[in-house]
Amino acid sequence: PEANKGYTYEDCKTTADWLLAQTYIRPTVGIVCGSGLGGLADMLKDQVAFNYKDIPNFPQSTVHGHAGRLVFGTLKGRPCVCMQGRFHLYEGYPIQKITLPMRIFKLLGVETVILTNAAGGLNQDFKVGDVMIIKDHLNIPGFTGNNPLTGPNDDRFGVRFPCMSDAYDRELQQLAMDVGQELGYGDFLREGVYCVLGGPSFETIAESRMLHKLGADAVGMSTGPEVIVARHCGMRVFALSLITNQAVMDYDSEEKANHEEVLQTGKERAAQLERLVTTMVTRMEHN
Ligand code: 6GU
Repeated sequence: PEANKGYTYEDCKTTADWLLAQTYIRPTVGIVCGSGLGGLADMLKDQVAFNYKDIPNFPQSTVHGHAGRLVFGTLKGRPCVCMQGRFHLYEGYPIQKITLPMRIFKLLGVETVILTNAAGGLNQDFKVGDVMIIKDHLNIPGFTGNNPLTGPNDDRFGVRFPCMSDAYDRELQQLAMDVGQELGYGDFLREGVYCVLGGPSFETIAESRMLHKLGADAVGMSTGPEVIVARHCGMRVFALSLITNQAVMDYDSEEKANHEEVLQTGKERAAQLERLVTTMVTRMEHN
């Protein structure tokens, strides 16, 4: 597809039908794994996995820490599809490519999307290793026209001007809190506002201070565009940030954000985050 024109409904249908022809699994839950959090996909039983490069129309992921596989399977009997590795603005893809998998999810029959990401903490009460339930976002690229719904609207997916004040499902946030408490994760489970930036450079000190003043609790380089497209086509959304490092907020700090720290924290907390998500999936209501 030409840049900015995106994929047509038919392009998405081609991809979805190709996938549906290769597996009997009919997922109602779609999961997107963030940096260092791809282990979630390995928990699926009866796996049928596809490398992104083999899927018609699918972009390929280029970042270290992201595998690049679409995995179908079941979690305690519930059919799921899981992206092990996602696409980011900083890879240079047009934004419609980054969010294409959400429309594929929709056409596969997915009703609920769960997204995870690694993020920097802006809220001074947060610690590295905290898990933040996302209650809202600031999609900064969208402020300048880099919104995934830019271009012609196809009403078969959703309306021209979709509501975003209810983007993050309240019931699923409550379920996450309840499940988190039960599992003994209350000490590191938080909620807050996720701010999306394009990356790939991390924030300057002035930028981190600005975002914090604007109401952001965590900052990262993903998720927002996918949430917008998922909500546009009527899927329920739940999202989590793993706080892998603290954004640098003052000029006396010796700290520096780096990708290795992000991946290391992911490793340490990943098992608990996976357990939270899988337990939620087994408890979710479906219409
Ligand atoms: Cl500190 N900033 C951004 N933009 N993305 C991140 C991060 C920080 N930590 C993990 N991902």
